Amino acid sequence: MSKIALITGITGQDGAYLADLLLKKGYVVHGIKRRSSLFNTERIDHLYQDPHDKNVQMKLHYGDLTDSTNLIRIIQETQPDEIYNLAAMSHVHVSFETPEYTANADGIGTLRILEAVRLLGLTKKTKVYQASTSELYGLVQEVPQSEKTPFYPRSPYAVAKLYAYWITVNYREAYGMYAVNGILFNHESPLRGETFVTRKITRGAARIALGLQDKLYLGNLDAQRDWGHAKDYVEAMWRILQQPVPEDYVIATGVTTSVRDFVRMAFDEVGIELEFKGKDEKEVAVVTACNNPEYQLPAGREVVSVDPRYYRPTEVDLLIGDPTKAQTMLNWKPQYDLPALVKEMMENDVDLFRKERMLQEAGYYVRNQFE
Ligand code: NDP
Ligand code: GDR
Repeated sequence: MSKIALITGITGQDGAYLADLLLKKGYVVHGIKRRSSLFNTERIDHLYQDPHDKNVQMKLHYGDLTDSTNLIRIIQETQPDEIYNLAAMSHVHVSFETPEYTANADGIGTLRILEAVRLLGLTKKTKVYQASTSELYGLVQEVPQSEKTPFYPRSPYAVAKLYAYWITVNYREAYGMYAVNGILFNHESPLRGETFVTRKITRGAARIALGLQDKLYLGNLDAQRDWGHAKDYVEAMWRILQQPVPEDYVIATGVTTSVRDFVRMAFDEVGIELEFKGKDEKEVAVVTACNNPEYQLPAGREVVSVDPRYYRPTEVDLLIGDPTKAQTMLNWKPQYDLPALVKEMMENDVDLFRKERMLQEAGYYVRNQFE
């Protein structure tokens, strides 16, 4: 008998990689997607199976983490062995603008899942994975950050995720549920949302290299993040749920890099060397050499500027994770390092925008979609 998994947030970056992984492992995968006025399943369209076919391995259900009624119904209908709760309003900066919604979806949403499992009498059958985050560490207390490091959240998103973290621990301890937190550090990929900094940079660098955009505006270039690849991190999620004893794990690479250096690495991939000048909101990056055959940029051209619009009211300056427990207990080791991740993201975005340029050159309207 195939195992049954339910993924909330299946249309997101991690949901797409995890669904792919679980289908390859022979699971029947159910996913919850939100109703939206436009199609929102682009990341999982390649996994779609016609519901009219026999032996369908993947099925989507409409739902929302803010609606208990549909969560209870879907969990009752699907009787999952494993729930991966990945759905969230996941953008830290946006959470300052939508704090109440973020608390509802990211905090209480997790409670709704756990309580549905309990009310349906599934506490001995269904394991729950909660997508916890390195944002819980927030204001630096110690580095590197491990499972024992105290939390100090610095955004409405992180505070909501703090509630979700502790309610998961509480249901484990109170009701003996297999409910666990993966405390994942930043992970990226070609499927990363376009407004997170890495994807914004790879898209911007690709467009500038192809002559489609003049400049990229960014916020805090000093922030340092421990960046891994989403493909490696969904493997860790699955491993966490296969352990005999339910425990929480940090998943990270143990290497940290500044936003500034990520910019440098991305432009390097398209033959553009940069020099950073100035300080704080006056900082810019100018071209020092261009070995890009498709579009020549003159030396001295400004291609990156700081725009304080992207600063956050409270920032998380430095994240660097200690993955020792995951390495030891889960035998987990990432396959990608940062250069390989940047290369893959840049190749994807150059290819994407080459197609866009062809459309533009053929006279088609292309929405200007950089942020
Ligand atoms: P994404 O933003 O790419 O995906 C979020 C998913 O949640 C999307 O499918 C989105 O649907 C869905 N969603 C949002 N709000 C709701 C809601 N109210 N009800 C139902 N579904 C909803 O995030 P990632 O894939 O990058 O991250 C997955 C999870 O891991 C998130 O919980 C995130 O907070 C957490 N996390 C991510 C890290 C990272 O670096 N990527 C690191 C640590 C934790 P739609 O497509 O319709 O918008
Ligand atoms: P983060 O990711 O907040 O760490 O949350 P993001 O990529 O948004 O920011 C990383 C750092 O880059 C700085 N930055 C900018 N960020 C954005 N988005 N846009 C900019 O223009 C920009 N310029 C500089 C930010 O200030 C920040 O310091 C991600 C999300 O996936 C969360 O859901 C997840 O929990 C954490 O990672 C771990």
